[in-house]
Amino acid sequence: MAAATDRAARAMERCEALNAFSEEPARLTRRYGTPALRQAMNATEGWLRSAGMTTRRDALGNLIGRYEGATPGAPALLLGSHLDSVRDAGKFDGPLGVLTALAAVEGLHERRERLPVAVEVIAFADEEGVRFRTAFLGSSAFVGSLEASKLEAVDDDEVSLREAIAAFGGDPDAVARGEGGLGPAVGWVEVHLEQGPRLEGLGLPVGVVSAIVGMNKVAVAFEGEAGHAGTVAMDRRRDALAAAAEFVLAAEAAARATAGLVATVGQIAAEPGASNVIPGLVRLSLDLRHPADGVRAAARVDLEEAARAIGARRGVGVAWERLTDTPATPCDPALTDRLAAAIAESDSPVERLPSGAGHDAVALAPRMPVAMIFVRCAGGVSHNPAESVAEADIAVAIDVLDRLLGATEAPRAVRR
Ligand code: HGY
Ligand code: MN
Ligand code: MN
Repeated sequence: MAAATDRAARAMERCEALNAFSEEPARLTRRYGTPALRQAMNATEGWLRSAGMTTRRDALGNLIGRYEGATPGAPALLLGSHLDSVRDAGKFDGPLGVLTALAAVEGLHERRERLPVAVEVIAFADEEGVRFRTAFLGSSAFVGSLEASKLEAVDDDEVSLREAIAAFGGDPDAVARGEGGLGPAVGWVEVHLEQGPRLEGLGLPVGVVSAIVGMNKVAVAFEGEAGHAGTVAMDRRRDALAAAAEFVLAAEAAARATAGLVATVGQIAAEPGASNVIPGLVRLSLDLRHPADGVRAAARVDLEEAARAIGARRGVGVAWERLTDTPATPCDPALTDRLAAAIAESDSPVERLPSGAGHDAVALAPRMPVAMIFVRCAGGVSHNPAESVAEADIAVAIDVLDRLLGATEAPRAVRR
């Protein structure tokens, strides 16, 4: 069997290969349903098949590779992550999890080893939610929990999710009926770069995730009155962008004042968008996260009140639309302990740490035990083309998966 280091080199090459599949020539952006994602899925499908797996696509277009166990049709241990990306992304967020899972199955295939369970490698078609402002679209459809109403969501070009699924070769009606790609499963294990500085600070290649933060996505609009930049006196303006700016700083101040709370306005658009016109309408996104759901809920209520108070004082209307509300998710203690044991066996100290980023494990957790391995990344940088993971650390993650699979007992399917 190729050593974990050789398979890590191959995984690194494949991360580079997938990095070429982008919607934009000079940076990596790979949203749901785009030709770039189709190319990435097709390339990955070829690699899955070369590792002795059968492959299928579910109704949303998630890619599933299956490596049979000793008993055909046995419940599966699920490994993997997502292949979509944010805008101007790094090359490891998502693909690292899919390609290390593939590397672990390559090890089984090369040894002609069959486990008591099957192993399925999942490449989710949308985790980031960039195109339709969702969370965990792929994994939610995979487990059949995507609300049918989400199919009417539209992207910036007014294309609905329903239309995008059909154009991507999927079956929107099956998604609406909750028919996803999930079969009998014993658990989910995902490898992901940490997207934070803790492992690097401790000098550790990998860690195990204790819990995943809860999060809200909110769409906020401020509607004032467009006007002439030169002729409207300052005390007669209903400037939507000035109101939005005051709100952005209020969100930042609230997060700075509340331990563990993070608030981010990542998108903002002012209309009509001319330098000599007072903005009449501003739309912005709010991303709110905290490990404790009660603290996050209180912050969301306070920030909505702050937005409305700013609007009232400035004569600007406020629209507040809750897009997603995802609870904090603890990882399964038993499966996490098995991961910790595999890390300890690979001679790495075991560090348990929370995730400030959301992951597909959140959507799968109601249906099966979930656990995650974090891999050290340079400077903790992610959602940025400077994202970087060392090949030696990828080898450690693959070695941990090898040990986890080697310790896998007979299944008790837990598909809920
Ligand atoms: O936003 C997140 O935490 C993840 O990258 N989707
Ligand atoms: Mn991400
Ligand atoms: Mn990710």
